[in-house]
Amino acid sequence: MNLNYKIVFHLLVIFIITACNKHVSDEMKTKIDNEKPSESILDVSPEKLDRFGITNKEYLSTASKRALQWKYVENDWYRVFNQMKPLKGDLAYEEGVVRRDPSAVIKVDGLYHVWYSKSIGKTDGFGGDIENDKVFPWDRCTVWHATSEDGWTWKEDKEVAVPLGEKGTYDDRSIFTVEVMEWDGFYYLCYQTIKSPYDVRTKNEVGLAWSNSPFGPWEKSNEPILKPAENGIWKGEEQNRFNVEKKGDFDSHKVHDPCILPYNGKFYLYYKGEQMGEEIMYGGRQIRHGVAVADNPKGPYIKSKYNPISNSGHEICVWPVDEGIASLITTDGPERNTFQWSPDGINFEIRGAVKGANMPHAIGLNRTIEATRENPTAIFDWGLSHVYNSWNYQSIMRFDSYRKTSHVAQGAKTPDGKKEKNKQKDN
Ligand code: AAL
Repeated sequence: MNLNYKIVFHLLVIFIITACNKHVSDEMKTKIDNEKPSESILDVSPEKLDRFGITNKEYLSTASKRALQWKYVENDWYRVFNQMKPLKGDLAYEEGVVRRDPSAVIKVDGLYHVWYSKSIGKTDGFGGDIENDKVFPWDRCTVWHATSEDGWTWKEDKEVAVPLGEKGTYDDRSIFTVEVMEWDGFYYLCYQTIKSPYDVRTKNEVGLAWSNSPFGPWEKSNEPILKPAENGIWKGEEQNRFNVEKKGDFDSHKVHDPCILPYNGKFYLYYKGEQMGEEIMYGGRQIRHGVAVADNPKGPYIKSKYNPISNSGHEICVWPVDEGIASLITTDGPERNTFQWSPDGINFEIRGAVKGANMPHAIGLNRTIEATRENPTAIFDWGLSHVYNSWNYQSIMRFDSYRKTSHVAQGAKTPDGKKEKNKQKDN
């Protein structure tokens, strides 16, 4: 090749490379532009800017851009909780006894009913004789039942509602964190189960019992109705739940806090997952929720392919409203203390928040109160939750809350010219 040809050839190669790079970078740019919240789709009308108090649409901070992208800015879902109040009768605090994780409250034949975990004695923790010790306050629990005429004074049944299984069965060690579903003349209790021994790597499962009376007797499923995912791998033999080769799905260690809702002709079992090798990540423990769906209350429950269906949360607190399912996300993760709603029981979006103060976290919803489109959080008017009297002992108390629509000084008027109800309770 003579010199001229060489130069031409080199120029051609450079041209092709540059053209390709340009093509790639244009493509990349489009992709990045598409991924970036585009300012052109933000509503920066004078009305919107005024409502949000944004000074200059040419200088939108990232936070202002995010605010302009919020889908739900109305106030339908904002709640404030008052301080919880003690119950009377058999559910008043009792030294030496754990009563915790109340189910939803239902009303049958004029009486309120609740189920809960109960155990006796202090917690020993791990590291001792795990065959005989009590490793958590919710270890060595069984499910108990109480009734009340007014929701304040409760009478506990003389006998346990759901006892432990025989030695060697999946629920021979602890049965706890129960929820109730009433369906077609039957009552269904779903709950967490532990098979002995209870060590930090023990898998936690979900069991089910049913009866045609809230007073039982209860018939139990022979097998768990839900189990942790099996795709995590522990590292080594040492009892340490943080040592993993592979973490596996969000629910590879424990399936917890089960709650079944009849929905769209099927049964949606919501639950909390705990993952092997759990980390503290972005604002809390790595806790996420999942759902498993069945055609019949007794199962089989098939986990949704969309799991996990939350990125935050802890105890499950779900209720049907406006043809969808709502969820209160508590305790863990960046979206904690938010109300979320999904049109299909699976795809949840944030609709509002709760004020953190006095927030009950292990809520037993009062299913006698209907939530409506106009007041989607009405179900939180009152209900039950537990409190930690100490690490060893918990008791069930009553919460109440109200919807907050404006921030009004004492004696001043609300936007609709009235005095705000409950003002004295705000703190
Ligand atoms: C609760 C629940 C489950 C856990 C324990 C008892 O907050 O998430 O029930 O197992 O703590």
